[in-house]
Amino acid sequence: MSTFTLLQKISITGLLVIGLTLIAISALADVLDGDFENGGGDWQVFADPGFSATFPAAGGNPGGYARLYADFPNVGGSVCIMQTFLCGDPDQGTECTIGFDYNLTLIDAAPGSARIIVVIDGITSIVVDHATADWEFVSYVVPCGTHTIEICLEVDPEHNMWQACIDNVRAECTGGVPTEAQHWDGIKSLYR
Ligand SMILES: [Ca+2]
Repeated sequence: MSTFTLLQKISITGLLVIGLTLIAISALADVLDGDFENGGGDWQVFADPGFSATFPAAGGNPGGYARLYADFPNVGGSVCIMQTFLCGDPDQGTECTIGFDYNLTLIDAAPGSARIIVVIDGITSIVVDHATADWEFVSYVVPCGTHTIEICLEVDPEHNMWQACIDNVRAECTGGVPTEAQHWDGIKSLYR
């Protein structure tokens, strides 16, 4: 005979439901680890052999950042970081602006043999396919709601030794959710 009473079972089930709900909510709350100041634990990493994604604590724009790297002598492939997040309320907001800072460094490779690729909700765009001297930024406008962003370093076959740095991945829903968007005020000035 079970040691749990019906009431206890209901309570445990209720707690499990609440717990899972909280996990689901937290997994979709804004972009997590977007500034990489606490590493990149909230990002999923997909890396081909010889490719890596690390999260150094210094050297970003500023502080921590994501370093996507294609090492020698492995040739060709990609490494991506991916996250699904909630950008405001689709019923109240109008536009979600997703952006991030990046640079692409040719360490010892043929010019033009690598690029930063971004996939938002399955739509691919090439951010840059040439080495950049300084941090630059890019942004995309999509409807508010749940979105998945994937940021990748892709290197052509027979090439390697490229580095892509990513920092300040951010998303802001504008047009009707001021209370939720308030904490983004501090970084709005980054959009130029
Ligand atoms: Ca940072």
